[in-house]
Amino acid sequence: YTGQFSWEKYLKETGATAAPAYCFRQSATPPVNEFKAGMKLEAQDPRNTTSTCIATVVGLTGSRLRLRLDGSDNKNDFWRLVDSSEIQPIGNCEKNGGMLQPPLGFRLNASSWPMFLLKTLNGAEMAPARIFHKEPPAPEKNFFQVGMKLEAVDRKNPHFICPATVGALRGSEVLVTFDGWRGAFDYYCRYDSRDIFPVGWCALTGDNLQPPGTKAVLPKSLGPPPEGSVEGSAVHPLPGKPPGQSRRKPGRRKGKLAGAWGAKG
Ligand code: MLZ
Repeated sequence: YTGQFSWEKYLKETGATAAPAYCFRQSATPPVNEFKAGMKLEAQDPRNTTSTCIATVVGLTGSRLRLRLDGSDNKNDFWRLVDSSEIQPIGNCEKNGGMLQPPLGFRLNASSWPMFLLKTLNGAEMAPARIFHKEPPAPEKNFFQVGMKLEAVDRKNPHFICPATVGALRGSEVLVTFDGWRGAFDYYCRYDSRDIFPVGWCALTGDNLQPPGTKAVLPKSLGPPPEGSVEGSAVHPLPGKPPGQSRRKPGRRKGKLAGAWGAKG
């Protein structure tokens, strides 16, 4: 696969429309990212959302920060927008009468938390309040429609933002389906989730938009996808049929679609 993914070509090819910006809880122009690796801040623990913890910026990608909780391991990094309400400058928790908590899975004895906290904050570079941005307001309701295209965080690989399509609506929820992956990464989220973005978002932030997968969606009448595909046949089992029986036309293999949406063709 060479060349860059182009939404312009892809929308033409698929005959689809992009979800309008007013559908999303995102700022009209992505917030500037003035954070630096090594800066510390307060963050809600993603695995224990009632806790406020100390986090360190370990990476930057577009308008997002890659964060690691101090006292945690390096296997639970998470990503937040610089205008997320789940991050605050250090001092905010205490100012509001709260107490900083050890992260879930704190690698030391709980009794050593107060001393750990003192040491981790001593001499730390604290992210200044002025580089945090206010979270944009939520749209008044779910304006999405089935078939609209968007960019979405792959929650199984949250460093990736990928082309996606609204697959279904369920009240205030939207089914995010990832193009070319036959359902393996799909999820429902609220319409005002911070993980979904309008088409063109990554181009504006400099985040790296992944190209769509190359796994074509089979019509339901053709039965389950062949064994060895990403999700195998376990995701959409057909009652009374042994798994792994491909009825796909021979010769139509993975890779056929690769490059079809390149910027240069
Ligand atoms: N390594 C993984 C990446 C999949 C990313 C899909 N994003 C929607 C794979 O190839 O399975």
